[in-house]
Amino acid sequence: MVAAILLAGFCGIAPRIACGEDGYNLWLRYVKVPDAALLARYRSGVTEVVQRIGPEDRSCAVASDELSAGLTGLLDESVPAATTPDRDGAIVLWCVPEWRGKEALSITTGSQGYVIRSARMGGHVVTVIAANSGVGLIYGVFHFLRLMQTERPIEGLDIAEQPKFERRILSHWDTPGGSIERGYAGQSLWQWNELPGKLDPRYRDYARACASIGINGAILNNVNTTSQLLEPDAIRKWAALADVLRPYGIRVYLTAKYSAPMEIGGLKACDPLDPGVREFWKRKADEIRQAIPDFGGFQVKADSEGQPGPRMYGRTEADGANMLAAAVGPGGIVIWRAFIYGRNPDRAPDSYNAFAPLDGEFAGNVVLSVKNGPIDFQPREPFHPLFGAMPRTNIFPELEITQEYMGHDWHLVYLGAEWEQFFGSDTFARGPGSTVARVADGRLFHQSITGIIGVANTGSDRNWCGSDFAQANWYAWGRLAWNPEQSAADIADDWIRMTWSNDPAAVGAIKSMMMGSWETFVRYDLPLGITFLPQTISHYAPDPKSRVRAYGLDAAGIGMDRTAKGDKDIDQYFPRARAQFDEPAYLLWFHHVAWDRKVWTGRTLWEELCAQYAEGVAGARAEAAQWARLSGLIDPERHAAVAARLARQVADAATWRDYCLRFFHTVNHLPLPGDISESGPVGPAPARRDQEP
Ligand code: BDP
Repeated sequence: MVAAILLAGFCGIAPRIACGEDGYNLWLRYVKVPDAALLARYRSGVTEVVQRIGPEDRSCAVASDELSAGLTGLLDESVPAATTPDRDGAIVLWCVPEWRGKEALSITTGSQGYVIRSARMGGHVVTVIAANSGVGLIYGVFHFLRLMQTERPIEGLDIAEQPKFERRILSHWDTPGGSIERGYAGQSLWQWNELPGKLDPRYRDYARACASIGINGAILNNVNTTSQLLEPDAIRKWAALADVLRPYGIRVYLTAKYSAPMEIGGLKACDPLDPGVREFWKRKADEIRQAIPDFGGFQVKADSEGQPGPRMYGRTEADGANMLAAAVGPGGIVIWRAFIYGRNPDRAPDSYNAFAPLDGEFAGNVVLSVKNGPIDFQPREPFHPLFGAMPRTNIFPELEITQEYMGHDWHLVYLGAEWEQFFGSDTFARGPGSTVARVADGRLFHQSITGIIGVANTGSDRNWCGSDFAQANWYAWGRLAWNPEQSAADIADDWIRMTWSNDPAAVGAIKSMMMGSWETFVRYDLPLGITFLPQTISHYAPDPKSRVRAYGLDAAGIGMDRTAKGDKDIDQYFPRARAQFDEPAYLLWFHHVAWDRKVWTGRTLWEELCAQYAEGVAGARAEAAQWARLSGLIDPERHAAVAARLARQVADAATWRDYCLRFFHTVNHLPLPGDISESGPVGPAPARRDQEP
């Protein structure tokens, strides 16, 4: 039954079901291996499937269904089942605790890990995929299928994997009205009005895609939420979703509005030290757990952007979080967001100042969710100074997969490149090598709970993410959440092969487009570490005119002086970490630089800024040209869809450069590059994503 549903949802899995390439199948297309010799090799390496799994575990059943769907597609034939390996090429699916047979197998990859090993059983050469849980087995199956999808050998395998972060949680900024805050791929995935009675088949497909990259949690509602979403009717809807996601190893979390005790609990206050408030949350957590036994816990955005919080009562963020932590109890967690600003004219130091002094005051099941940079998911930011600064606090990095500040679903920006740099940044918290990855995944401070949050870019669009290339960011986030030290280029390589083609010409060209795309975007949107330029509301195009104070523009120069001579924000970092910020990439983030100062290229700052914008525009054009050359190697539907987006990106890049430089010129009166006329508009640039250039 499950297999039938899968096949219906992912028509590409079953080549018999005709469907065009519309992106729905993501990286799980399972198309027949095109190379005849390789296909023959795979067919002899996969001759039968032997199941050593218990009958009851639904996750084991998911693993087994996935294996058979994947093999059927890739090998273009169904693979028979056997009870015991009786020929070379058997695949043995083994859920260790469930199998009570004669042979014993002990694996040390924990409750979520797996092994894939070429071995001999009963005199035959077999491949064992084994795990200590059904969910581990799902991850192992997806890994094995990935080897074939990416045309890698399946002989001589000795793979052992376990995730570096324990909780890998997608955060959906979906609202019950169907809209998604900062979502660019249609409406919410959750059909609020149909739940709990009707379950859209896409829920299962979503779960399957998440499981394929190791995602094991989902916060189902927006950070800006309403109390009504914790009412009994709503809980029934969340529970229905949780039931679909559970077999795929995905736990549900909910965002809680801090003032819920007043709005739905009949209380006069939401002071965390008030016994009535504590009782309200305890009852609410119990009620949710009745409906969702594996409920992961609450996420809270408090005292931020108009959301209520403990500060209303003069309490600390720790008071607020700990009260909720007591309510959810040790089986759950409270994800308390550190995104707080407004105390200082420049928001960069706010979050650190609010939270660093509270280190050690949070309960063991509270985690702070800290955005990658101190401002707000900007295209380029230094890492947030809280990483490394709170050794006695659980901290989850929060990354934004949806491209709120990076061209929405129109611009091709592969965020794997940004995140690789983020995880590799050295906090120097315990000397050199104290990278953000090691701080966050618990190797440095041994936090009791580790995890990572990604703000999802999924929606109701047929291809899930609006743009086919935005799928890569969902994919890369999942893979990096499993292991933040993987190379972004290797992840891109896998994604391209699974999503587009294994043809070396296509793989090479697409990979170079992707790997350069983040730097290209930064150059035409926010070069040299300019702090903050986005248009208000849409956050699509830059708006240099109304953000002057946020990035420090004046007749003498540009940039924010956050050094010892300026506002000293740099002191929030460990002394040895500060040298990293001398890099050109962060120049204007940390320094106010005179227009005529010579920079590392020998140009003046103004000349360099103009050159950066020009390189950004040229980079966007090069991406579009590269893609055009791939037309024979990519299916026409998706090729055309991407080409249309790239055309928009090229036009935007030029417009954004022109608007920004022209506006800076009105302040510094320095000559504009020859191809930009003085008389044009200075901003804001067109904001609406559906407005054709
Ligand atoms: C900002 C978004 C806003 C979010 C906020 C947050 O513009 O829509 O609510 O982040 O993270 O980037 O809470």
